Amino acid sequence: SHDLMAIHPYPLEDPYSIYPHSLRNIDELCASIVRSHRETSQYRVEELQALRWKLFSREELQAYQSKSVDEMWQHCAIRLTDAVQYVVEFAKHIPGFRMLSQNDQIALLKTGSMEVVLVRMSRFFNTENNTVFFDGKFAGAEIFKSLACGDLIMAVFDFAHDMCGLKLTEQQIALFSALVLINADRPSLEDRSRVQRVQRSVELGLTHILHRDNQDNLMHKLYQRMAVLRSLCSLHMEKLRWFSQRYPLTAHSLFPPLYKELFA
Ligand code: CLR
Repeated sequence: SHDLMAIHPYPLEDPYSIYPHSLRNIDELCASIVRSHRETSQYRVEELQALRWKLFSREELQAYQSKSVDEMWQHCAIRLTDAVQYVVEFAKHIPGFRMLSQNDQIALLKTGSMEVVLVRMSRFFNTENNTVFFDGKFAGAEIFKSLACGDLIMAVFDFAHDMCGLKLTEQQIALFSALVLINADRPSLEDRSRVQRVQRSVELGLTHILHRDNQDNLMHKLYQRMAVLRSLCSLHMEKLRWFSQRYPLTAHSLFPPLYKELFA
């Protein structure tokens, strides 16, 4: 950290100042990522806490389970796209993201937005009964039965349960989400070195807050979760290809445009 202090910071309006050269800049970077997370997280932790025992009734559960495969897929695609839209808003306010070319912003969102939705899912998860907040109430994995992709649902629920076990603070979730998104290893990036600079600054931010929280050991665990996220998202893409082959009309004309743009 002494080395970081030695380099004098660039003026703030300089687009290259996205790389934090002082501890004060790291604090500012963390603060704006946390603010962006808070403003785009849909529900505050306390609100979700208050709702955590609001469950679907037998009848409601059966209504979901008796939907047809394409009906339920369309329904979930709409819910997911809604969540992705908030992640796009979050991304736009990560310092440095907007400095990237449009191509690179889209490339990062294509691979990262679903991963961030899954990170965010842990905030909406009740580990005491393994339910997730979906359509206004808490639902177990069985509600997704008619999607006919039980393996994906199981893996996603396991991941959420596992993430909850880390007991991350809102600030840690914010920085981790930003790091999941800003990844210079993603395919089809034009200016990899620029993405790398932003990635390093976010990495520094996360390291900084984990150190401040006396939880340096979490970094290693978070990198492991990033590998799990990648496999979950390729499973999601696989299921989407399977679905589009069976129900081309629904996938083509009834899925939200953003869902198609990012994942198809
Ligand atoms: C994630 C955090 C968001 C709010 C939110 C909205 C929709 C939820 C999502 C969360 C978690 C994952 C979710 C999704 C709707 C459907 C999807 C429960 C809580 C499940 C895993 C089904 C995926 C089906 C695809 C294969 C179409 O801020």
